[in-house]
Amino acid sequence: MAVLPLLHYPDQRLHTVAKPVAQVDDSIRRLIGDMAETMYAAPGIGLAATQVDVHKRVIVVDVSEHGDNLQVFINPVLVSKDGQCEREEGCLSVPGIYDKVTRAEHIVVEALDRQGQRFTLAADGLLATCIQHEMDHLEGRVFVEYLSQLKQTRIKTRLRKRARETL
Ligand code: K1U
Ligand code: ZN
Repeated sequence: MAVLPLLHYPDQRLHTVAKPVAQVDDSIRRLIGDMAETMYAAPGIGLAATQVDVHKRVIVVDVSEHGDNLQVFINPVLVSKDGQCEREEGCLSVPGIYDKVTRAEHIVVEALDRQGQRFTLAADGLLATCIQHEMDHLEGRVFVEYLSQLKQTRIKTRLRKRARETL
């Protein structure tokens, strides 16, 4: 397994819409292993394949206290959502930026697991927020797009400046 380089906002590749996985094979399982290693190394509680410049519909999530409950979603589909909650979000592709986003409080998601088996999961709280955040990545959406234009412009300016300084 390997820690993969992350794309950083405002990289245009973060706006790519990911393609469905046609077959859950060893190359997808290798990608999942690398994504998990990348997420735990960051550290983070979720990661979408988009963030490592792989435009396939794969996300990994681990919101457990001790980082010992990896959840994998291949070709995830939101089958229902209910309620609203506002929660502070961060993003490994937008380092150092945290802000509140309103999302559905309860969701039901359908996906394939690492064996290609279909499963359905009901989620709420941080897990529901994190799954929605990661599914947004697969649509080419970054959480800062929920913020005001003024905040988005400031964030872009700050991250471009930081990228120049670290060259
Ligand atoms: O998609 C990502 O970039 C991962 C992101 C997931 C996320 C966090 C918060 C709300 C919604 C989605 C992160 O993991 S940011 C880092 C973070 O939240 C964290 C890092 C270390 C310990 C605990 C949390
Ligand atoms: Zn993110």
